[in-house]
Amino acid sequence: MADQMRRRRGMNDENPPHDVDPYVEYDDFDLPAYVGLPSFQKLPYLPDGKDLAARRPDVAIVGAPFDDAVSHRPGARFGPRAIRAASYHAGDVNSLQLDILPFEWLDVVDAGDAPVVPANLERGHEVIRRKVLEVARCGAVPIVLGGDHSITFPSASAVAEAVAPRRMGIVHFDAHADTAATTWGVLRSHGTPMRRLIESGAVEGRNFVQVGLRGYWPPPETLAWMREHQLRTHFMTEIEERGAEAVVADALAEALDGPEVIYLSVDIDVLDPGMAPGTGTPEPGGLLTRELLRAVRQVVLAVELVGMDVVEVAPPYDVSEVTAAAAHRCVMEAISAMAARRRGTGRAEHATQLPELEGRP
Ligand SMILES: [Mn+2]
Repeated sequence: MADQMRRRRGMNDENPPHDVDPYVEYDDFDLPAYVGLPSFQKLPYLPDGKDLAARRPDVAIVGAPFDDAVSHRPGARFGPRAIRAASYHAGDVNSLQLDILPFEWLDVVDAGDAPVVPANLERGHEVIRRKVLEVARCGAVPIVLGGDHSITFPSASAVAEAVAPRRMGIVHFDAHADTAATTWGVLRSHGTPMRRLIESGAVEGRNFVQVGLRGYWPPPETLAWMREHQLRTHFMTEIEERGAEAVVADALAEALDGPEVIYLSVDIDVLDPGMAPGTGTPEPGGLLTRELLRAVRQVVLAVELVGMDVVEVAPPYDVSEVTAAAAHRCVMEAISAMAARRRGTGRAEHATQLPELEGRP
């Protein structure tokens, strides 16, 4: 009963109650997005692994505020905080795209940030790996907010370890392949994580599928390595010719050629810089935001998502938070699509549990 009372006291009160004190009426979850501390969507904040293990949520947001591996403009360390803050909705939101209230179907929490410190690349990656592994091992799907793209190596490695022996394919949206052997001799750069994942065996090259590549990198010898290891690549020119939906359908089939589950890695620079200027290595000629959001729904509706990251949001170069908002909506589309899959099974027993309200009828 308390739960129902809480849920009708949002921003849109169709049936405002008349019998409660108006000065204590709102839970933090239902207060406006700009009020209070910004956990993702004001969801319950559970940074402690013991609390996660006890609760066993369906989905947990993880921040990876790390940009020590960038090759060009830094700033993505501020991405997780900006993405968390890039919502003007509070409370129990309703997806018009999928006709679903996602938090009614899934228990979603914010697990806080991996405890990175600056200028210690290996430690940063290791604490991100441990944090993501902790989340995945308690049964939650980790959705990791980057951070530069190097964090996909520890994050996807942790998810692959947690889901084994099930095999995982990766669908990777990006302007850049991120498959360099090294950048200036550095193995763990944001230009190399996909090579590390394939070399380590976390994912097979043939199930590593890239969408949106364009511009002037990588060089022919790196593309040759990608072909040799059977990576599948879909350039932006193919999307221009065939449309995003057809290309994403092929990408999904290729990633699932063997594996049964998917890790989704979204570099926000797959979007055109006109729609997502807040990123370190912007490359003109990219996807529309609506194409990317549709692609996320298309992938997550079709297959079991076991992990996701949204990376390379660099707030210092952003304009009116438009890039952070695009990243935030990628996360919401994925959560909503997972909720729609749960609805398909008819099981809602893990819907987000909010704190009990005190002094309410
Ligand atoms: Mn990238």
